Amino acid sequence: MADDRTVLLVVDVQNDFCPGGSLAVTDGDAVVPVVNTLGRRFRHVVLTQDWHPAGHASFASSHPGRKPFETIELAYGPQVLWPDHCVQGSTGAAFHAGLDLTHAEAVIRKGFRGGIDSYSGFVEADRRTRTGLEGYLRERGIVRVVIAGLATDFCVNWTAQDAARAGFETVVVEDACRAIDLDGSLDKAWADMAAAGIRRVTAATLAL
Ligand code: VGL
Ligand code: ZN
Repeated sequence: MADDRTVLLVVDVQNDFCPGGSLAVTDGDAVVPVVNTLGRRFRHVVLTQDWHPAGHASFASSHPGRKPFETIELAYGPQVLWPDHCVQGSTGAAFHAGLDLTHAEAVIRKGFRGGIDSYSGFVEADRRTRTGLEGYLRERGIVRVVIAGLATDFCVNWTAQDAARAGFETVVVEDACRAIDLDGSLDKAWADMAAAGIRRVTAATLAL
């Protein structure tokens, strides 16, 4: 059982990232049983939820002539354009119905400003707008963040990088994540996480 200073942070296990969803991650729903079992080993669980208004700047449909998976330049830098996904209040934005983490203590929503995307659960894509998660975890006395969810190479990666940057001991549970993998983004994500001192484990090798 994880101690009182450790949190399991479950990233974006939402219908739109699962098979049948608008931005389906291959086998995305395969994380659900792994995350459920993992969750029972933690006193403290926090969820993130991608939560975009209709017409969000990260949607290709908001940029005439652009297609999903192209990259454009926004005010804060490069932005991959996505299919419409995780629109506030939609079924796609809801957590996967099989997710069984009723003891989760907080849900951090992100990407709810129309002009700013947020892969990270901590800091949005302009790299200035904070979600409040760091302050929340600090006030709760958390020092260690164990991360699982979707997608490994986007929201899990960015969340893990920011957790490490904030000074939390950061661990990613590989088999509790699945990736989008655009143009080598998965290999790059693992390399960047390793360089940031983020530990990569499996649910079976995670020692708590
Ligand atoms: C995500 C792309 C767009 C994710 C969210 O959860 O990894 N990816 N929005
Ligand atoms: Zn999104």
